[in-house]
Amino acid sequence: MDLVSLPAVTVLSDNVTIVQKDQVKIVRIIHDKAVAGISLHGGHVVSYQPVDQQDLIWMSEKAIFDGKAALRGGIPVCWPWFGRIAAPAHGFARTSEWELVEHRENDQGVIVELALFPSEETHQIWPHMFDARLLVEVGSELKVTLKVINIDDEEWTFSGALHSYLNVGDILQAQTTGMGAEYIDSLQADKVCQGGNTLVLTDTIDRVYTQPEAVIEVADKVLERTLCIENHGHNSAVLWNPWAEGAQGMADMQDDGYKTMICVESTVHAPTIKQGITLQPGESYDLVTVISAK
Ligand code: TA6
Repeated sequence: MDLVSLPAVTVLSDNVTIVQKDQVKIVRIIHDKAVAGISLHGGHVVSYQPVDQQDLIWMSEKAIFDGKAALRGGIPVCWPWFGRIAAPAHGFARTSEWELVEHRENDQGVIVELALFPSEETHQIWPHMFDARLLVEVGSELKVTLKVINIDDEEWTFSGALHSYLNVGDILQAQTTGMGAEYIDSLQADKVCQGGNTLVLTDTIDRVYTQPEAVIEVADKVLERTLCIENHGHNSAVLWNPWAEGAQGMADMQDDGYKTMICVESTVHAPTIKQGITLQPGESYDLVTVISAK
């Protein structure tokens, strides 16, 4: 995504500016190590481009920046649940307004911290008190940490994901490894299947890999690089590509958009809203993804 040409609303430091894209404010980072953007709508990373690289993050050309819709592409924060086990799909974090709390920078990069607090609206959807933070560390790699804290006086349970859309040169020439063999196939009524540990996509995919390795790699022949995805705090890695028909069915994705993206997600998967990770009052949990190219 081209962040550099967007008009500046506020200059926060030499490296950090708030820019505006339609109705959405984006924290723009321009640093010797990388250019990156984080939308306050959704607490959503929209770009991460290390120096001398094409963007590692895919954004839809038709993403809707109206401050209401979830952005198609980037790294949606799916929380406090993953998928369609409740409404809205993937929780409310990705369509909520986050606050910029802090930004710090040095020679190695920039750290931006956003926060999301309960409101009347979130309470109507999910009646719990929480403090959610998104820590985005931009340097020679991108580290995104979703930290959720139970500030309620009762326990609550969540699932979720950092739903990263990765940018590839040509999906037919991108080989994914390290996601493990076992997966729950959303396209086969959640059947548990065994596959290989290497995959080149030729069709739509929507799988929850339950035993991923420490690092998942996407080797991209066209862009001559390998994307490395290292997750922490997850119980699975979701791989998703809607393919041609799926892309055509989405108003916010260009028809050929599926050819240059693959989602490799750091996921806490749960079959129902009552399952997942339970936090007692005062407890916190970190869900992390680290994305780099070699
Ligand atoms: O992570 C995969 C998935 O849950 C798919 O089932 C697919 O629908 C995708 O996310 C996108 O969901 P969205 O609600 O953003 O259209």
